Amino acid sequence: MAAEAIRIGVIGCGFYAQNHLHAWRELAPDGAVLAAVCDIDVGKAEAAGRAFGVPFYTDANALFASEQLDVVDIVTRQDTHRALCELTIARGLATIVQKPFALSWDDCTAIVAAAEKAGVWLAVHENFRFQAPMRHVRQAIDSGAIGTPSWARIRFRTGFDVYATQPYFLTEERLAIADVGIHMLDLARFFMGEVVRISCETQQRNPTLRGEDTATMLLRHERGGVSVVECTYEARRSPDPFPETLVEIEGPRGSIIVDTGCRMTLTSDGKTGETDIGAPLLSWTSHPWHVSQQGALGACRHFLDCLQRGVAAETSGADNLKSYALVDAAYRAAVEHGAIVPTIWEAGGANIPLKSRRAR
Ligand code: 89Y
Repeated sequence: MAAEAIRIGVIGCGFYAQNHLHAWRELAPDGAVLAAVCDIDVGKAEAAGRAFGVPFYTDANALFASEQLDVVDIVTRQDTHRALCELTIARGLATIVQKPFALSWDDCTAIVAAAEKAGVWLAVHENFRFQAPMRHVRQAIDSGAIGTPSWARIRFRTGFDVYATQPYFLTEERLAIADVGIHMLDLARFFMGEVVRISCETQQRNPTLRGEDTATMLLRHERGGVSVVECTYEARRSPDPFPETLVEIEGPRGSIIVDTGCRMTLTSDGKTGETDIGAPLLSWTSHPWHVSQQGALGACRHFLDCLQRGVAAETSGADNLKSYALVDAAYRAAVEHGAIVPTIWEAGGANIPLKSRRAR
């Protein structure tokens, strides 16, 4: 039986959106129909429309008025997310929104509350957990090979010139944690479970930046484990792992180590084996971005499948609030020099965030 067709409109045709556009095209045999694209920059909209053979728009309302869409994939900068999500939700359109979810906790919870009220499917394109190596790690944990994980270290350490492709980083007030630490924190939840408290030290090692370029975080998880979560844009190492995530997880029966080059060393009950957990290059991916591009495809594949089955995404809006709350808590912990209990948002209409508390 042919897969149900899902018609997708992509808003935002900039640097990272190219990966979403390629991913949706790659998923055409599974039912993804890239219907139209939109960007306020007519040059970008037209280029994407021509490259992918679809109509292009410079105004979201014109896109909605002219196209029959099932889902809108918002791949713009975070300051536009709330307004765009409000437009899609008001029209009852399923919505995917790029990470970081929105500018502030209040914006994120307002979007989730609006989607819940309107009964609209909402997902955040939190894509690192969909990268092939990270799925392998989770499978190894789920296999029970190391027992229940009790300690982890999850790291993104690079000196790659991220400012060349994402120049807005230079002036972001919140940089490393908000941009890439958020992926590391989401992975910490994915591997180790929910977080009960977090502490954090930030550094600005490059004085020309506005925000922090380095963060070292310490997390206690609900299930009892502890993790160290790190991110930096100022590491001078060889080989530079960009944009790979390095992982170490220990349990009572063994360990899982992921090193540069997507190599996983699994030790279980005294036996050790090494596996290549990378994924092959695709026609539209290239090094060093391939790992990230493949993760974007994995996320899109998951969203398509969820939409076709009518189920919530793993990274639904409500789920992603838990990762976003860790970002906010980390920034607060850095300022207050203490461990912070992350804010919890209660679903089901109670749009009242419980106040963050200082951990004892
Ligand atoms: O923006 C970041 C992300 O989400 O993944 C890598 C990146 O492009 C630079 O750190």
